[in-house]
Amino acid sequence: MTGTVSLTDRVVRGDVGAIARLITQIERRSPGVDEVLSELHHSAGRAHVIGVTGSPGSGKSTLVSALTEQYRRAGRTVGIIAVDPSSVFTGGAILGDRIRMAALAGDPGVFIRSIATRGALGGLSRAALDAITTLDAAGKDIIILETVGVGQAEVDVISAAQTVAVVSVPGMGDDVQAIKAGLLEIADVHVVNKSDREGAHKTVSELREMLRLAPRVPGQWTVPIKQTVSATGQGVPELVDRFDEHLAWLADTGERERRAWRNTATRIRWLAEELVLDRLKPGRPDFDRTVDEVTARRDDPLSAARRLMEQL
Ligand SMILES: Nc1nc2c(ncn2[C@@H]2O[C@H](COP(=O)(O)OP(=O)(O)O)[C@@H](O)[C@H]2O)c(=O)[nH]1
Ligand SMILES: [Mg+2]
Repeated sequence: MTGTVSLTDRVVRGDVGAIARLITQIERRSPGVDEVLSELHHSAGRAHVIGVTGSPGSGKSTLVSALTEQYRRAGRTVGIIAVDPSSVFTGGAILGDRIRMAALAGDPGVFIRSIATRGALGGLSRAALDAITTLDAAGKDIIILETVGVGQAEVDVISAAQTVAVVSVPGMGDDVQAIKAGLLEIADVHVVNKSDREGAHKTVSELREMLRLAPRVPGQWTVPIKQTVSATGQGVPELVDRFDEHLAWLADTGERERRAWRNTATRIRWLAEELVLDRLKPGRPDFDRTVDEVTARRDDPLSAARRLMEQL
C-alpha cells in the first residue's frame, strides 16, 4: 500500500520516472493502478487538453513538436500522448523518429509518450484518458493528444480534449470529405498544414465553405482556419493564440464545465458498462446458472438480465 501512495505522490510532484511507470501500468492494466488513478483524479483538472487529429501523414506529429517548442518558449510545460493503435513502441518515449522530437524528449518540461494497448479499442481509449489524468495531475500546463482521425473510438478519445484541432493538407479533396463525415462537429480549430504546398488556398476555401454551411448558433465559437507549415514552424505561434482564445471562450461561457460534465458522464457510463460486463460473463457460476435456465426455457432472457442487474 505504501508503494501505491508513494507512486501517487511522485507523479503529483512531476517525477518523470513515476509518470512513465504509471502509464506503462495503465497500458497493462496492472493491479493497483486503479487506486493510484482514483487518487490522481483529485489533483487533476487544471491542464488545457488539446486534441490534434487528422489523416496519417498530414503532419500531426511535426505540428505537435512545433506547438510544443512554442509553448516551451513561453515557459509552459507540455505532456504529449500519441494514441496509436498500430504502434509497436511500448514503454518508451518514442513518437516518430524526428530529431526535433528527440530534442524535446530531453527537455524536463516535456513528457512524450505513445500509447498502445493490445486488445480492444475501448481499452485504448481508457488508457489514453487515464494517461491524460496522470499528466494533468503531474502539473503539465498543456496536454496534447495526437490521434489518427478515424473511427468512433478516436472520436470518443478526442472528446476528452477541451480544444480539438483537425489537421488537413492541400491537395486531398477526399480528405475534406472525410472531415465532413466525422470530424466537422468536433473541430474547434481547423489547421491547413503543409501550406508551403500548392493548393493550400483551395483547401482553406473548401473548409470555409463547409463551415459556412454548418448551422450556427449565436454566441457560438467561430471555428478559425489556420494555415501552418509545421516543418518550419510558420503559423504555429498564431495557432497557439487561437488555442488560448478557445480556452478563454470555454471558460467565459461556462462551456468548459458543460463539456467536462458531459465527458465525465460518458466516462462513468463506459466504466460502469465494463464493470457490469465483467461480472456477467461465462465462467461466473451465477451467470452460467442463469444461462442454463434461459437455454432450457425455464426463464426468459430479459427477466434473467434484469435479475442479474439487481443482484449486482
Ligand atoms: N512540406 C511539408 N511537409 C511537412 C509539413 N509538416 C510535416 N511534413 C512532413 O510530412 C510527413 C508526415 O509528417 P508526420 O508529422 O509524421 O505526420 P503524422 O502522420 O500526421 O503524424 C513528414 O515527412 C514530415 O516531415 C509541412 O508543413 N510541410
Ligand atoms: Mg504522427
